[in-house]
Amino acid sequence: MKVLIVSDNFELVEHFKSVAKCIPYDTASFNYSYSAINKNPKKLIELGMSFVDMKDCSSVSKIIEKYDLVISAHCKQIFPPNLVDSIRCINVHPGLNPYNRGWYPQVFSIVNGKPVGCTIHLMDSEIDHGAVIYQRKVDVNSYDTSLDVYRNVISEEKYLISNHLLDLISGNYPCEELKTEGNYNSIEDFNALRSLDLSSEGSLGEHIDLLRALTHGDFNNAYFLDENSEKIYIKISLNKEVL
Ligand code: 0FX
Repeated sequence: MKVLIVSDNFELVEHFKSVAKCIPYDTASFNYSYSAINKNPKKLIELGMSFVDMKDCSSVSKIIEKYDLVISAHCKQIFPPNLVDSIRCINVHPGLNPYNRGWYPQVFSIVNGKPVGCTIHLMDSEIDHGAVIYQRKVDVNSYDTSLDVYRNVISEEKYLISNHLLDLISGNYPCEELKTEGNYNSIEDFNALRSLDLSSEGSLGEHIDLLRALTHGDFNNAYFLDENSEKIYIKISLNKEVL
């Protein structure tokens, strides 16, 4: 079985590599690629990865000829329909499908209260959409920022990969079609959220939720425009009382 892992996420690639080491070579051999639109692939190149362009027909044809299974793990490019229709493609997604499919699910979950977690699913031609293989839900506390929730989502993704990589390869897993379409957020939706309207009306709770949804470590996400139309970035710090 020849497996291609396509990922733009360094941490997940490292994890896949450590789990794959325990799988006998006569069961599966692994190759790793990052996507052609990755603007900062230095660390992935250092892991020995080469890029693949999912928009290039001849590259996609070569994948179809060479591999039995393609696993996407936070790949920045969308897989083309002929790829997902020709060979088994599985996606590792940092969201609890069908809720907040698409970009940065935990950000939107903090704002709209929909469940979050991670999903491993069969890929079809729609984004984060195919039949669910495995899912793990993550709790969101009132004091969590996007980064706090994201770290827990990544831990759950690693848990599933550690426990089920062999099942994913062999095809020995349960599979359930989505019961509803859920909702989808684009990168444009995320960028719209970042731009704060100072005259926005809502409860203080809603405003705190928006700020913690946009607080993610060093990223400058949320901003408002000052009287000179300059962007003023804002993030929030929340600390639970230690008794
Ligand atoms: O690897 P990844 O976590 O995955 C993301 C999307 O969540 C996923 O739905 C999509 N399929 C994949 C291609 O991209 O991406 P990341 O490392 O760029 O971002 C990780 C988190 O960092 C994200 O959930 C929110 C946060 N973030 C990221 C950027 C670039 C921000 O808060 N601001 C940013 O500008």
